Amino acid sequence: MPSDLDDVERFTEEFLKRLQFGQGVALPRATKNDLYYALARTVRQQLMARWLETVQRQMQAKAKVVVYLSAEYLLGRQLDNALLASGLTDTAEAAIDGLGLDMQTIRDTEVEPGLGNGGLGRLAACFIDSLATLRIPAIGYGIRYEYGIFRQTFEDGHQVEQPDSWLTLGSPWEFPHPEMGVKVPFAGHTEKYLGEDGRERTRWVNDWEVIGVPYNYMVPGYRTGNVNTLRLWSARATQAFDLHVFNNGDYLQAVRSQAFAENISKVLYPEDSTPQGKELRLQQQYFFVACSLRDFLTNVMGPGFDPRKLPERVIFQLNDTHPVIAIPELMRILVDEKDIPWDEALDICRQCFAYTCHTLLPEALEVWPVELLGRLLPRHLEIIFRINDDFLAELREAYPDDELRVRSMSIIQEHPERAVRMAYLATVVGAKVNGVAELHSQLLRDKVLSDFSAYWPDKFTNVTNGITPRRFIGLANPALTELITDTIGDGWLRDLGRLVELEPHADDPAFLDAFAAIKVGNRKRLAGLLERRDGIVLPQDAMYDVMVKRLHEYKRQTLKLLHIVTLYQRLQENPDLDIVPRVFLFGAKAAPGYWIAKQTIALINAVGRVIDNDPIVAGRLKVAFPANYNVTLAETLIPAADLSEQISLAGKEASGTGNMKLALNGALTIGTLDGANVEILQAVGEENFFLFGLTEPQVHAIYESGYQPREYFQNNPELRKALGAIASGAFSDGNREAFAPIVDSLLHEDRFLALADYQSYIEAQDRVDLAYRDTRAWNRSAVLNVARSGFFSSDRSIQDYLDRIWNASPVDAS
Ligand code: CJB
Repeated sequence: MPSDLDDVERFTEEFLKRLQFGQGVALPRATKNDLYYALARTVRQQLMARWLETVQRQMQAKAKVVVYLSAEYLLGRQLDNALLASGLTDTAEAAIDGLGLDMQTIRDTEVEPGLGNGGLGRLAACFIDSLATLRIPAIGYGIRYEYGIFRQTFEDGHQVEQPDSWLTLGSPWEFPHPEMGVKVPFAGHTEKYLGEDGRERTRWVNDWEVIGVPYNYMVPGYRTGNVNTLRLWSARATQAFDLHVFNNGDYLQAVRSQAFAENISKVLYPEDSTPQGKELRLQQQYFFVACSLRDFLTNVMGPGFDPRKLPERVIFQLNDTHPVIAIPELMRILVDEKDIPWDEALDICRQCFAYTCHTLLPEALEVWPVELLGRLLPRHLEIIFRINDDFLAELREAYPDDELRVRSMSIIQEHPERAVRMAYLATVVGAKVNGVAELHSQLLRDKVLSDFSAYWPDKFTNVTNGITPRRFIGLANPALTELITDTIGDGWLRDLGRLVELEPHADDPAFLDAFAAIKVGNRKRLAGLLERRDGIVLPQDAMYDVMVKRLHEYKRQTLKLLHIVTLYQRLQENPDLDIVPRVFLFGAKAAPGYWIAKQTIALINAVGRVIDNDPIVAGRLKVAFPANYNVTLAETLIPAADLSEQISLAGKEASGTGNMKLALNGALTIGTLDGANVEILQAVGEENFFLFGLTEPQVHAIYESGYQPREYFQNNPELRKALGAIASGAFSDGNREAFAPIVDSLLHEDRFLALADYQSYIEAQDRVDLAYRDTRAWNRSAVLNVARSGFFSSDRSIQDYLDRIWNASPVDAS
C-alpha cells in the first residue's frame, strides 16, 4: 500500500506537527502520553483517507455487508497494529529513534481496551481484522464499555478486582459522533390501533429511553488499503438532568436519571461462559442491538432503502446469544414501523440472521425470564411468543404424535421458571447455526440442538475458529516473523497456509539453530518483562510450560496443579531425580462471583510460594502467575512458550484459540481430544503433540455409569499423595480448611473428571519430559507445529463463513 508518510523525514515532521498542534506541547515538554497521542494521530491520519474511501466504495458497490453483532471485542493495543497494517512500523521507529525518544516507552503508554472477557471477545477482534484484510464490506457493532474487564491484582495470593479505567487518559483511536445519537426505548406497554388502511397494528408505548452515541474505530486491513469500521455504542441520558426536579431543589435526584442511563454502557459483565440473567445485562444487549439495527437501516443503507431488499444487502452474524434480541427487534421494525406483513417479515429475518454458538455447557445457554423480558421489552416478548406459536404449529404438523418433542423444542421453557431460550430463538429464525470447531459442531448437532438438527439438517454447519496472524505472530513474535520471511519470502502473513513451505527446513540444522535461538530470546524477553512488571524472576534454562485462559473448572487448572504437586513430591522424595527444569506459567482471571475458581487461583499461588521457598527444587521448578493476563501480556508470553497446556475435559471446550496461538509460535501441545485440539492434532501430526485423556464418548460413558472420583483417588498412590498434601495444609501453613472445598469437590463430585484423567496426564507429562531432552527433535517438532498451523488463520475462518454462511464478496480497492 503506497503511503505518503513512508519517508522518515516526512513522518517526523508530521509527528512533531501532531505534538504541537494536536497536543499543544513542544517536544522538550511532552509527556509520555503526549508522545503516544501524537504518534497514534500520525498513523491514524494515514489510515483515515483509506477509511473514508473504503466506506464510499462499499456504499457505491451496493455489496452485501457482513454485520458482526458482538457484546465483546477484546481488541488489544492499537498502535502497533495500525503501524503494521499501514506498513509504517520501520519508518515510525526510525523517526522516534531519530528524535532521541524510546519507542517501547511510547508503546507501553497505551492501555489496551479490554472490552471482552476471553475467547469469544478476542475471536470477534480477530474476525474484524480478517474481514478488513479480505476486503469484505463489514461493520462490527458492540458496546463501548467505560470499564472493560477488571484489572486483576493479587493480595496474599487471592484475586482482587480493580476497575479497568481504560479511558482515563482518553483514546486517540475513537471518533465519537454525538450528533448521530440513537434513541432506545425501554419498558412500558403495547397497544393495538387501527391503521389508515383499516388493518390492526401494534405499537409500543415505552416508559423511558436512553440515547446511544456511536464511537467509530478504524479496522485496518493488513496492507490492503481497506479500512473497515467498528462502531461501539455509549449510553447517554436523553436529558442531562431533569430541570423540573432541579428547580424544586433536589439536585441529586435531578442527575440520577443521567447516572441511571449511563449505567447501561458503564461496565462489561466479567462472567465468562456463565450468563448472569441480570436486568442490566438485558438492557445492554437490547441497547446495542437496537442502536446497531437502526444505524444500519438508516445510515448504512441510506434514506429510501427498501427493507424487503435486506437479504441481498446484509447478513447479521450473532456472536453467541448476547445479540439475539436483534431478531424480535428487526421483526418489530419491519412489522410495526415498516408495515410489512408478519409472514413476509419473518421470511426476511430468516434470511438475514445467522448464529454462532460458542459453548456446550448447558448452564452457559442464556435464558431470559418471561417476566423480566416482558417488563423491559413488552413488544419483543409478544413477537417471540408469536414466532414460537408459528414454530410449534409447524412442528405439530411434522410430528403429529410427538408432543413431547414439540414441547422440548419450544423457545419458551416452562421450568424452573418460564423463560425464553435465546439459543433456540436464534436457531429457529437463523438461516445457519454454526459451532466453532469440528467436534463442537458435531456435538451441537448430536446433543445440545439435536432435535433442531434432525428437523433442519442443512441449517447446521461448522466454522473452525482462527486467530489473526498479524497480531499473534507478526506483532507478537518479530524475530520468528523475520526468520520466516527470510526463509519463504514475504506475503505469508496474509496467506498463512504458505507456512508449509517451512517444512523442509525442519531438517536443516542451521534453521533449527536459528529457530531455537529465537525461542531463547523470547524467553529472555518475557523474563525481562515479568521482572519489571511483577518482580517475578524466571530461570532461563528451563522448559516454559504455559497455561493461559480464563479460570474455569472445565478447563481444569486443578489438573495442572496436581501435576505440579506430583513433580514437587517426586523431587522431595528423591532430590537427585533427574527432571527437566520447568517454569509453569499461569495466566487466568476468575469471574468475581465464581468462588471455587478464585480459590483455585489462591491455591496455585500458594503452591508457587511453597515451591519458591524450598531449596530442594530451586532452579528446577518454578510457578509463575503474573496477575492480569490480557492481550498485551499474551503477546510476550505466548512466543516464549515451549509447552501449551490444553487440558479441558473432552466435550467441554468449544474450540479454544489460545491453543492455536501457542502452536503457531512453536509450542508443542499437551492436550485432550477437545475443541480445536482435535484439528491441531490432525494438522501437526501425532508425533508432534502429546495426547492424553478420555475421549468424549468415554466421558459420556463414565457419567452414565455413575462416576466415583474416590476410586481413582484410592487406587493411585501419587494422586493420593498430591491431593493429600493439599488437604493436609502443606500449602497453607498447616491450615486444613484453606483448600478443603477444592479437595472435597474433587473427591465427591469432580464434575470435570480431573481424577479420572490424572494418570493419563501424568504419563503424557513424563513423555514431555523425555522428549524435551532431545533438543533437536523437540525443535523439529516445534518448527512443524509452526509450519502446519496455517489452517488456524482467522482469514481461513472468514473465508469459511463467506462460503458456508454469508455468501458475500470482497469489494476491491480502487
Ligand atoms: N467462549 O469466551 C467464551 N465465552 C462464552 O461465554 C462462551 C464461549 C469461548 O469462545 C471461544 C471462541 O469461540 C472458544 O474458543 C472457547 O472454547 C469458548 O469457551
